[in-house]
Amino acid sequence: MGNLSFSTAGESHGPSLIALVEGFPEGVTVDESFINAELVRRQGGYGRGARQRIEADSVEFLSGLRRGVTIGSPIAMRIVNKDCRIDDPEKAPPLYRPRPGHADLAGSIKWLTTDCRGVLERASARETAARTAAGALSRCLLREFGIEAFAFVRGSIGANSEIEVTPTNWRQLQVARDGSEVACPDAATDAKLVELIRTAKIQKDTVGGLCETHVFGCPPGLGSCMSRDLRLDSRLASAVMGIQAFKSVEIGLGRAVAMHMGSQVHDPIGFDESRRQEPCLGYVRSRNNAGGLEGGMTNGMPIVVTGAMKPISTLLQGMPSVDLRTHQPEQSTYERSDVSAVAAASVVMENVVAFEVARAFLEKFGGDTLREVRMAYEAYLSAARALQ
Ligand code: EPS
Repeated sequence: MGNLSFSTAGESHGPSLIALVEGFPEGVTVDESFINAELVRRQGGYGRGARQRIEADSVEFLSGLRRGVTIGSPIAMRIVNKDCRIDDPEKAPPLYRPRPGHADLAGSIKWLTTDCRGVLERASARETAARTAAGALSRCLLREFGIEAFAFVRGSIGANSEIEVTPTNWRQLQVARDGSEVACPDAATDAKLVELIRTAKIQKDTVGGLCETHVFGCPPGLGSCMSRDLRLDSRLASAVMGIQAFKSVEIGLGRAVAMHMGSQVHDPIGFDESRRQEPCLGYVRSRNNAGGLEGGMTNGMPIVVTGAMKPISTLLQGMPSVDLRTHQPEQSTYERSDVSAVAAASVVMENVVAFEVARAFLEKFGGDTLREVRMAYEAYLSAARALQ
């Protein structure tokens, strides 16, 4: 079998979005209702635009499964766009006034046109539906090994939750998050975020926010220190920064590591015999500033990744721009959009982070079949437990 990878195709207003996942082992039962539930979650959130009332995202498997179980071949998934109008000159007219913050200006120059429509169709965050499907599929494998991902919105302007996420409270927080319109499990911050988005809408403005993802149940040793492209922290950074509108990624303590002494930054190592049978192999830390990654490898603590999403670049009030044909000043064009899509972005983040973990997992334990993956996983854990 090859490396686990995925690619996507599709435009925001084309006929469909496609996710193609390769390198997935045989024998994994695919929980289609879980994948579809993730797509529904991605469509939700307070501050989303009218498009989400048109679409009802769900996957159709075009290949790779037999009776709901993977057979080792490439897995193609399709999500149909109901609002398909890319070829309609009236419903998708040329756009000559680029929106600051969007791909419009750089992309139209790159593809040598004054019409930003072509580039915005692909640059749109609608494509994240396909990434979410690929990530959710990978979680069907991770769950076989007790590995779970959990993301939520930590905060935005004037709203920053102090909640602590732990291996024992995250499922409770997940329930609270799923009851929140802004994907924030902390009631006080939830209320502030809703108010912030409500005000932004009235002011014809937009807001971004901070998303945080935790991954539980990884054994030590996923990823590698042997080269930069095998480091799991570098891959996670790339996956999160690759989400439309993300402008920063941090692991664990993140940029704050530069502002503290080593004795305060590094996580003291301990051993708890009663946890020897767990994936952490008994190695415990009194804190997790490393965000579960040392030397580009998992260390048995939860992975913690934070990403900052900028405000959506389509403002109802417009922004100073120019007409690409005349170079004269104009307000940027308004295209139907969201006031905030941070809740949706947290769903995307949860799934793309999970995909990178699944990729590293299969690099370490990969085989053609789930049975072989399981044998490799168990053999590794028992060899690691026997070390002395
Ligand atoms: C999105 C669908 C889009 C936008 C949004 C993401 O729908 P439409 O462009 O038809 O209104 O709401 O796209 C952007 C944020 C963007 O910058 O292009 C979706 O399904 O997530």
